[in-house]
Amino acid sequence: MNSTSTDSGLIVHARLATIKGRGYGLLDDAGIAWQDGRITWLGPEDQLPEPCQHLRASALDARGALVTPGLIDAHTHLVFAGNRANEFEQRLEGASYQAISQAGGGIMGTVRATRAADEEDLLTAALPRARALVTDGVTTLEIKSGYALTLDGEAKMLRVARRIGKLIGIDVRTTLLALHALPPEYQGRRTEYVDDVCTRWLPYLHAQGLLDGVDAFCEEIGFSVEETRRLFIAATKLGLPVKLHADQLSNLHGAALAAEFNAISADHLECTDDAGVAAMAVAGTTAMLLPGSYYTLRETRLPPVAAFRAAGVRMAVATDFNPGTSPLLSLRVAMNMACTLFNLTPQEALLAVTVHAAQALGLKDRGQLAPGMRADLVLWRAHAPAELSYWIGGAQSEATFCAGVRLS
Ligand code: DI6
Ligand code: FE
Repeated sequence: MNSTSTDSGLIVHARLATIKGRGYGLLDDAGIAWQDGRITWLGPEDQLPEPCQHLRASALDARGALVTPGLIDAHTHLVFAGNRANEFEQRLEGASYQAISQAGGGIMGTVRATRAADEEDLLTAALPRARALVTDGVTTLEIKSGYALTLDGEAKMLRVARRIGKLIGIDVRTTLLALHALPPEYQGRRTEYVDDVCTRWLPYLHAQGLLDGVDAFCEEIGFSVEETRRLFIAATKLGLPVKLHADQLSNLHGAALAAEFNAISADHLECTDDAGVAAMAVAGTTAMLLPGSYYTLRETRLPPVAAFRAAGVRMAVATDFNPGTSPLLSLRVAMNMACTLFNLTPQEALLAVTVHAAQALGLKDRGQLAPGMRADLVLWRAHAPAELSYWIGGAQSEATFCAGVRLS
């Protein structure tokens, strides 16, 4: 391997936030080197080891600026057709999200548009959204299905998600969200729908290599605990990790259900009670906080952040980017909202989109800077790590590397 390899490199004069230990893990006047997409060395730059010396000629000079792990957006619904600006207007005139949903709008509106779109249409709409997230430092992106609700349509969405990863050069993790809304052709046949998803869709999509995990919308306007449980049993049998939209609009005890299945994350959690928090702590389930939808729906119940802290439940933050409840294309703005609305510290917010977000996807090879980890790195126009949560929007990333390859 020589210095011209595209997945080898060196950054010098950096302020590294390694996210090792319990906090930022800051290392000033540091260098970081990588080869074949993996970090090979980091440390005081005057100690650059001999095998990395050849990288000096093409090294990037950070001039003291901050370098963090690539950010991880671990909860998005990025692939869909159309938009729901009309519902935004309706809500501002007083209609509730639930009422719009019950009147046939909401998720079903996006389902109709997504069914009508072909794979290329979906890709064309989704690519700029993914690029916006990447511009803001994202190198790993989770994308859920759930807006087609037919077997072929869900496969179409998941293929688009995979293609986004390849085209942009980031790592896309895919999740089946077939239990998002009951498709109209299954009206009055809920049990049959859940059965079909569990016994036919799930094994088929898994065999196609289209799935990294399984999710459900466990809500009064979505699917019940019992329906979700059947899905989780089927997913667990296939060895697929589970996660859950839990306790967002109502407390169906989704967090406890997620914990019962050792879910990698339980997401939203505005209505989660003490028993849910305790169950998550025992199971090691990550609390995925989604302030974008809290903000958009003008929720007033806060997720139990202090209880998560006290119980030692890891907190992650994601955009929940979707056309209905979180049209938010910046993970850093989600960090800012998590601080301002949910009282996370900027340090908690950075851990929430790096090491904890990696855990929320079941990934051990990223989210921190250490030898052997993926060389997913962002060089920021910032010195203090708190700046990543402090600025609202703006172009803060200077250079982004995914598996050692420069994206921007
Ligand atoms: N995630 C979801 O899946 C739902 N809410 C959320 O935060 C619904 C998304 C939508 O309205 O399209
Ligand atoms: Fe969501």
